[in-house]
Amino acid sequence: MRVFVTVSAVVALGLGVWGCGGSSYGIGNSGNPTTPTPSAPGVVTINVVAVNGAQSFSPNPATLPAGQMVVWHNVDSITHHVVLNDRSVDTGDLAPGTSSQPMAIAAVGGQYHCSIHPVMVGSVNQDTSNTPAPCQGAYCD
Ligand SMILES: [Cu+2]
Repeated sequence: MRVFVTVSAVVALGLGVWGCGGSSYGIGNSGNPTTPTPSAPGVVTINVVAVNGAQSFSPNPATLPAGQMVVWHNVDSITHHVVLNDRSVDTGDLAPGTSSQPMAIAAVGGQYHCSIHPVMVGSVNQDTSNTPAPCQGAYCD
């Protein structure tokens, strides 16, 4: 049974539905990484830490490779609800200890906030260092 559960957890993580079972993961779970390292290949986790202005999210601002998938993980003790200001991303309600589905961030990135606590603000920015610089000068018509 344990093997089956573990395999299921890995699959769930790969699919980004980790948060569905998150209610059993309490604050006291010392095994949970709290650093903003990728939780799975191609997925970056942004922690929701508190109702604290621009310090509500970590890392913030987050600079991401093009096409990066993002998961918001609520490490706070109350429910939050992350939405990009342009409404292109909406995590739904994130209960304490749960994560959002992987969210694709638009090429330009953007600012986001918590719809429950509007003082919580953050931003994600695409790392454009790999993309060609826009053409500038007399030959760019
Ligand atoms: Cu909130």
